[in-house]
Amino acid sequence: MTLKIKTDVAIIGGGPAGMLLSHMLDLSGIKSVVIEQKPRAYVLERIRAGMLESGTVDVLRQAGLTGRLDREAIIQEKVHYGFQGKETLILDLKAHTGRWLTAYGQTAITQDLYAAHDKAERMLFDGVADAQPHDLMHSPHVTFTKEGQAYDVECSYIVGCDGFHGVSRTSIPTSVRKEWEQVYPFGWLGVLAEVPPMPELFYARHTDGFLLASKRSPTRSRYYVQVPACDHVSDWSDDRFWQAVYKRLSTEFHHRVTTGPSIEKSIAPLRSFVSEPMQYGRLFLAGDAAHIVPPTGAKGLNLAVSDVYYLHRAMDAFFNHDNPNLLEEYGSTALRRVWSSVNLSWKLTKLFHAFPGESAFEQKLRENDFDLLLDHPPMQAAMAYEKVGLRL
Ligand code: RFL
Ligand code: PHB
Repeated sequence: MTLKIKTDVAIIGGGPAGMLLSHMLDLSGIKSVVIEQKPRAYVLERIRAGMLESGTVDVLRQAGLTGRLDREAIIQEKVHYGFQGKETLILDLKAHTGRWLTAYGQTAITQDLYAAHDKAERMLFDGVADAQPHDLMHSPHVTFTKEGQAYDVECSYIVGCDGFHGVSRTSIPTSVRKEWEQVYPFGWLGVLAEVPPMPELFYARHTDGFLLASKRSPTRSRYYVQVPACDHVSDWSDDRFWQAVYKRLSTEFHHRVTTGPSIEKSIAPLRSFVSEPMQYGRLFLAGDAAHIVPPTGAKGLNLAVSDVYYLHRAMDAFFNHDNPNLLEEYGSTALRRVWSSVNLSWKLTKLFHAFPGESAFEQKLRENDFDLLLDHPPMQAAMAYEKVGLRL
């Protein structure tokens, strides 16, 4: 027998977007049920993003979620950009914008969200199979099974927070959906190591490819190098990885790198993708379910948070003040921000990666782009504004 549940909002996906939305709705007295495919332990261990915009931290703070972040996060006021042995560009975010980035891992944010969930006793089903949204125009509901038991969640709205491979986006008819996609012929090999990070957040381009030195804590480093899309983690011993880091980093910074055994190693493919609209009937999409950016701009998680900010605001206006206007505008409001991040992520990916088969002419143009940035503080200021993120 199918168990029926009634709620205001059914949320498919218990990643950062879904869990933050459920938390914020709860603060506004709006009930939700989160339906997550993976077991909770798996979700809590996934290693992904690291850099938060000030606006993202503001949203988390307003939601009462920054207790641990305020103790552990590392403020990043400057970003370093190396380019084929040229002078290093030091982008002073704070001087240009009065704002900065915050290094705090997505893994920690997810843990904080699940801890807040446990305190609030909201409804969450993890490890579910076959989640499926239905009747998006009139009486929305989501069916799924867990441990052999079938469930049916009736709701006023469904929100698809189920990432790029989820079921929500593809439940919008193809006649309505428009998609833009760019797949890159390379991926990022990421390594987590229990060694002190470089003090700088350091992006670099070498003719071999991209390098990023990031951090999770004063004792934990996160590094990435560009690798061909067809490479496997087993192709990359720790030794080979650290050699690539040294080779791609200007020698004057070598003494800042501490190497050590990897505690996690994975390859992420790079993609730009946007699907419009972000609303269809009573289904809304938020986060990676609607858009993907290559991580070069550090925008994906920040976009997931800004989508949730707009959607929560709109649902609060609808459920608590009987005003549907913001819900109707949700897609267009969110998409303006999405396309800005897609644009910056593409520009930075182009500037700092090695594209196979590129002509000498294209390489010269890239070099010129970097020189322009180096020589012109107003161009640095524009980049700093994009990097810290548009105001919500
Ligand atoms: P998620 O995190 O993919 O969560 C989606 C959840 O939905 C579940 N799911 C389903 N549940 C039920 N039924 C189904 N059919 C389902 N299908 C999927 C999944 O199990 C999962 O739990 O999407 P969300 O919440 O939108 O969050 C997006 C972020 O995870 C993502 O944008 C960022 O990680 C991107 N990103 C970065 N973003 C930043 O803002 N700053 C960064 O520094 C940054 N660095 C990165 C990144 C992404 C990376 N990778 C792995 C591509 C670095 C890397 C390497
Ligand atoms: C990270 O710390 O994982 C990170 C930082 C900056 C990026 C992408 C990932 O652009």
